[in-house]
Amino acid sequence: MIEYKGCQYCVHFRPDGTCPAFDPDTIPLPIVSGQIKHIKPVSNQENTIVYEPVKKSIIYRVDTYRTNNKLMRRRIEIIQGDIKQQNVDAIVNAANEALIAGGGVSGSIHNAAGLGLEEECLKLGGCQEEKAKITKGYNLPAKWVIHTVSPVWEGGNYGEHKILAQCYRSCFAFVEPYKINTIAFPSISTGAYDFPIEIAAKIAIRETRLFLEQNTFIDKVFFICFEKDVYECYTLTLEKIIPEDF
Ligand code: AR6
Repeated sequence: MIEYKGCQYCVHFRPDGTCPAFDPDTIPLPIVSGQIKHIKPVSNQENTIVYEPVKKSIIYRVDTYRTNNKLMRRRIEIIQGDIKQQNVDAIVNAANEALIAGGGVSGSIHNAAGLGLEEECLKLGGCQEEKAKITKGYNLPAKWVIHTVSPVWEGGNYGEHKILAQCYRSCFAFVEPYKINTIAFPSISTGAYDFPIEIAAKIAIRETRLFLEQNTFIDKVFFICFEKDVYECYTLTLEKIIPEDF
């Protein structure tokens, strides 16, 4: 029996020992090349956890997954709605550096979460642009709120694209340590911060794809678009970047 720190084939496995890659319908996109074989944690005689291959483990070729847009599309959903009502593990807040309630989505989240959120935010000492901080969700259906400080659009000449992409990465960095299976993003930076929606949507979907390709822990990423035109733009962008019948 070989001892692993994690699933060396599919990168991650769920804490309950099931591997999300085991069911062909929920296959994630592993980052290794060659073949994948799934392993699960079991206790050995010394009562320590070791990992052994799942019986009847199906061996898939990795490149099948890489190009399987259909499977990827099942893990991304665009919804027209209100982020504070989403029943997910974590929602993302388009925050300001002081992490105080502002207008737009941030005001809406703070109002719904209640004073507990504000109190916790005040203890965090603010947040720099492109970084993210996490708090509890308080009165929200979501367990966690990830606050990220995104760039103000100033014509695209001071690295706004890269900063926005980094915001998504900073948010995704909480997924594994906080065991987040479902996460919902608003259309970050496209309100008060004036980012062109087409560009912001492209960055959001690209970063999500990159993350999902490398991370099998998370089940689903939602984009919650408040306005119809934002919803349509995200839907179109998703179809362009990850066409379903590719
Ligand atoms: N659910 C989903 N999306 C929403 C909601 C909602 N409840 N409310 C608004 N949106 P914005 P930014 C949409 O301005 O551009 C704040 O004051 C909104 O229609 O909230 O990143 C902060 O304190 C738009 O499409 O965020 C910051 O200072 C999108 O969410 C600053 O604004 C983002 O709009 C951040 O600006």
